[in-house]
Parts: sequence; C-alpha cells; structure tokens
Amino acid sequence: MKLIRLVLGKIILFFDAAFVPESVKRSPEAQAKVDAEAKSLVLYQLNACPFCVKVRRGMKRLGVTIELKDIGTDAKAHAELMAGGKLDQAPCLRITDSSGAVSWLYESSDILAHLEKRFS
Ligand SMILES: N[C@@H](CCC(=O)N[C@@H](CS)C(=O)NCC(=O)O)C(=O)O
Repeated sequence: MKLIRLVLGKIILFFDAAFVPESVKRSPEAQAKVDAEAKSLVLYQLNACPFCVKVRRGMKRLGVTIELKDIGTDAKAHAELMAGGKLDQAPCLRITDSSGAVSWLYESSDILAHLEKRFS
C-alpha cells in the first residue's frame, strides 16, 4: 500500500511538473495587491497529495502565492494544523481576516472556491 502511494505520488508530481498551468496576467499594481492579500493565508498541505496538487495548480492559475507548510515533513506545521484546524487532513487553508481572526478551511474544492472568489 505504501509502495503504491509512493509510486502514485511520483506520477502525480511528474504530471504536475510537466503540465504547469498558465497564470493570469495582472498589472504590477494589481499583482502587488494580490500578493499583499495572500500574506494572510497559509496552505497546510502534503507534497504529493492529489487534492493538494489540485489546490496548488489553482493557485498557479490565479497567480496567487501562498505560504505552504508541509504537514508530512514539518512536525511543527502538523502540530499547528491539529491545534487550529483539529482535523488531520490536507489540504487546509488558514485564513486570517482583517481583524486578526483565524479560520481553517478544509476541502480542496472549498479552498479553490474561496481563492477564486477573492482573486479571480
Ligand atoms: N475531500 C478532501 C480529501 C482530502 C484528503 O483525503 N487528503 C488526504 C491526503 S491525499 C488526507 O489528508 N488524508 C488523511 C486523512 O484523511 O486522515 C479534499 O478534497 O480536500
């Protein structure tokens, strides 16, 4: 099972690297605004998880750079996810709003919908 997961993960990463989506083009001012807003987000994820790849590709398409924390290799990040989001599942988007309140959004489709609403 572990071997199958490892091989599938490598295949997913290969296709992800081979077919990189195009990013939207923005003016430097508009991109700076997006970059600043994206600083309030952190994606807790796993490198070869297909749902995480789906979100990372969506980010690329939307031209949004979000800090990534790998819960598979970073024990501190995993502990943060468990303390905040409570669920041991990736991907999860940590959202800090303008008042400093933090929320945790699970489910790749919901994360993509959130990003599209904010950045497309
Ligand atoms: N429906 C979820 C599925 C996410 C999912 O199954 N992620 C796996 C990694 S590929 C995971 O975190 N599994 C651990 C668990 O569910 O406990 C999504 O679309 O985000």
